[in-house]
Amino acid sequence: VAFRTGTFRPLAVSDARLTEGFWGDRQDLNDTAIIPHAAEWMTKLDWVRNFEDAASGLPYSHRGREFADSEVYKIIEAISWEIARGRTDHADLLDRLISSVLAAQEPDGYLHTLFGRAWQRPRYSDFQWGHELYCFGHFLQAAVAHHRATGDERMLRGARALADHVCVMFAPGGLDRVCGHAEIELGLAELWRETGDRRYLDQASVFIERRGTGTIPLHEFGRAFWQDDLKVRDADVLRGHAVRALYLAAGAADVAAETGDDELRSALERQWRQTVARRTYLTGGMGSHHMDEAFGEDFVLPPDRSYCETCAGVASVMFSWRLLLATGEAKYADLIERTLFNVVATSPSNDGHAFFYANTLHQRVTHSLPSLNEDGVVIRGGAAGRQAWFEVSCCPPNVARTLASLGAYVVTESDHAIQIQQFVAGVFQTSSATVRISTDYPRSGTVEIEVDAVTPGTAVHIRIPAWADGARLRRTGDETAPPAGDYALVADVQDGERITLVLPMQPRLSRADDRVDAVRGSLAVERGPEVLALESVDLPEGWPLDEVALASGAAPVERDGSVWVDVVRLPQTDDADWPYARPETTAATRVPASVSLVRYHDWAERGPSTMRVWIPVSGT
Ligand code: FUB
Ligand code: ZN
Repeated sequence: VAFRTGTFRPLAVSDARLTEGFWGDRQDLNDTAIIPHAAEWMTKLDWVRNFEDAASGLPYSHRGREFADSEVYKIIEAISWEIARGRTDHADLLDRLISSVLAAQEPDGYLHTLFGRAWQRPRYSDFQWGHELYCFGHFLQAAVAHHRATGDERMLRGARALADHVCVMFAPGGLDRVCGHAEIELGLAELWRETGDRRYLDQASVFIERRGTGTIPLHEFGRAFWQDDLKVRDADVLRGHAVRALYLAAGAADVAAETGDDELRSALERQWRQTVARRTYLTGGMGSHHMDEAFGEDFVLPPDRSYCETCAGVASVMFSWRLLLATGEAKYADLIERTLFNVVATSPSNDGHAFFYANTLHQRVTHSLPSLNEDGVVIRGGAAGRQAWFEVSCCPPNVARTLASLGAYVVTESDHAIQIQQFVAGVFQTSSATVRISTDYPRSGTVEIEVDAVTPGTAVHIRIPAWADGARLRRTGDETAPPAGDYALVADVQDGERITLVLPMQPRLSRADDRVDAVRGSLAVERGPEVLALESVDLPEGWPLDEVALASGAAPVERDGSVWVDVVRLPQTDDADWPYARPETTAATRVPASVSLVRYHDWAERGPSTMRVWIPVSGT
């Protein structure tokens, strides 16, 4: 996102180089494992061949779902960002993918491999599920990424032709419809930024205003599923299908910021606030319905039914990012951090060859599917462990494009100031200084920020996360205790100056609002930005997870690089014909133990296990 307006300006991906540490390592994994893995699967399943067959002009059977094209576009986007950050290993693959895709584009700019040929359904005959405009949106984003990374015009030309076609077809007075899945809005706004052609931003705005006017036929999931129940500017909270809702909100945030529409922007800020306050899991995950992959009602956040699709995490980062740039408020960067560590980083396995689609906060049964379904695809992810690939495989390529472009989320700038939004080791080139961040965060809370080649009069603003009460900030001869939940201001930095931030990393207990009744009486443990979890493999031999409670009054402690808590095994009950009885009156024996917790993003890496983030507290 190269916002033209707003409070903060982002850096280009090419101006950020992650060096090492948590995110640098994951970027490398993306380059060496995740991207090749995803490209192999979409080749093996003939999702790339769809384009080649379409170009041949001969009849073919389309492979994959309606949105298979979009997965290829997301990988093109991911590889483009890899090139922008200096990695060229997949440049040949990228060229091949782009050639296949462009060969399938029709003379009038239209590009979708499932619709419009003589033997296929007609174009624009299924706005509910067809995903045509959704795929176009991903194409436009990929094309902009490719152009920014390489300067090559090929794909951008294709994007202009496609967007021109959309502007003609869907202009007011034309096809008065919206896509069942928002996404085109984001692509059009990006294309406007890249080309300066105002028609694209105007068309994005047309789609935003048209949503909520009931143009999508009624469906059993209801109008809210497609966000077609209310106009975007009239809604108070995100609802319906989570990824759809979040992409729409992110696209609307683009339009609001770039057109200076303050009413729309404040509607989105209101929706963000209420969604975060009432419909978001501790991990930052969003969506608690499995059937329709949707947001639940306020405070309906059952951990064992948490859907928290990885794509919803990616989309939430995109929405918060746009509001962060527009408003300059630190809370958006806080949620980005929480979501990156606990949703985006949770999805891929440590070897980059398997992914969570849904990210549950409570796994009740051991998932013992073959260590990945290596030869086939599973339909979605459910909660059944990480899988190599899915029939609906939106998540792995979404992780790939996010990791590849992650450098751009770390540092922003404004007039005479630089903001450190995330604590990620790397070198960042702003227009007023070179910033080097050195840290092994979140292992430790120490973050060194060194600024060189500084334009005199530049200030550095450092985000102090809302959980970081007791943070310390040092610059030469001066130590302060900046308040949590805002930016600490370091005025007038000097060339070569080193600033040290020390964040408090003691593990902490968290409770939920009582209205999240599914976890009432339970506590969770967090350390820095990471949510921790109790995983069965860490329990004493023979202890089932559902018989374990947190010892009353227990405080988590850090020992040998892990966080430990005192737990008890509840008295074992014999199976009864009826599992309900009067409350106990006598104190029963509870067996104590001390167990270590796993970082949530690392769970399910040690064989079949059960896991819970929220741990019930033992009564006595
Ligand atoms: O519809 C395309 C993608 O498939 C959605 O964003 C995901 O939720 C999955 O349903
Ligand atoms: Zn997904």
